[in-house]
Amino acid sequence: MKKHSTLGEFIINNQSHFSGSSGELSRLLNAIRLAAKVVNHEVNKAGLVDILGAAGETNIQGEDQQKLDVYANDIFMQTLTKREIVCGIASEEEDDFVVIKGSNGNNDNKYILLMDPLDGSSNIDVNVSVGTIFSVYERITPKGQPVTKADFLQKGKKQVAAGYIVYGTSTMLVYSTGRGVHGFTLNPAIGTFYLSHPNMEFPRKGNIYSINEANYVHFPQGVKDYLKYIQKKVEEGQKYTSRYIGSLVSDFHRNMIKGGIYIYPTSSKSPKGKLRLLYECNPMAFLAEQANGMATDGYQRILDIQPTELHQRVPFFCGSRSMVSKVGELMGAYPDGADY
Ligand code: AHM
Ligand code: MG
Repeated sequence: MKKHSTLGEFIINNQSHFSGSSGELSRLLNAIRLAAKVVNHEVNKAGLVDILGAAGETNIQGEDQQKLDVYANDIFMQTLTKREIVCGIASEEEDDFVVIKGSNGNNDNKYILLMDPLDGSSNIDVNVSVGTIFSVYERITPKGQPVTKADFLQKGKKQVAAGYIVYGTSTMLVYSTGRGVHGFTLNPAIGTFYLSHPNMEFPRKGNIYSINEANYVHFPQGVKDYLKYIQKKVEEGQKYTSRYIGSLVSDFHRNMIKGGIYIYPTSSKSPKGKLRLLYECNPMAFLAEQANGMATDGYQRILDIQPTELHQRVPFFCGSRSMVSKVGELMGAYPDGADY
């Protein structure tokens, strides 16, 4: 595919790679593209809240202002529901999954979607990049029946597609349907995403580590050992650098381009970790593997974990292969789990 082709063209051209394709996945990706542009428009206005009115207030046009994460959730929900593309959605913003019927009252659609509509939203007030994360599976309940929780609790390796939108200095949509990872940059003047980063890959070795080091004393011993290992390497003259935005999508995006590792481990304060398996870790792990990187919970591959709850949390180690392998090796010295 030529660089500078549009996302719309790319989606259509790739449809033919899936034998027996019904076009549903293409329609789904197109709906995400549309919702992303609407959310992008609103995120870009966030700095004007003092002028236009903050969440919970009524703005000067008399419109009620919503918190941006709620707004993003509503936009993605509405765009996908009204177009009758998916048969169910689970969102980090909703307590339970939502069953979606077609206008004929049937439950005939093939795919379910899971999403974190606005990840890292605490960064909005300070004008730092945030993101949307999405993940797509084929339903396992028979067509025609309403989807059940089991459809959403599939292992990450069953994902058909996953991606994110990063609302940054440029807005980018990055996704994979299992044939590599491709990045598209939005030209805001005309509202079109162009293929700017075909076949994205994590460099095998990296020198960036992204972790909230303030929690050091609460980390498992394997993670402390990894940080000490990095310090020793620096002493020996190797270059490592710490970069932590506190916005998973942005940290992941930078590490994929430059080479690095993102770690959100368990801690004595949060023994299960912070990030959500279904909405954050599985899609990012799918992208990481498609981009020649790795993602584990410190011991096992994220994509092999059998989910048991919708909002399940897991520790997350994700990025360049050599770095994720190294920390895994050090974690392996404590096979019974955390030794804080
Ligand atoms: P959120 O889903 O509530 O936004 O939390 C997820 C975010 C990630 O984007 C980010 O990497 C992490 O939380 C930062 O957490 P912390 O502030 O504990 O370092
Ligand atoms: Mg989140």
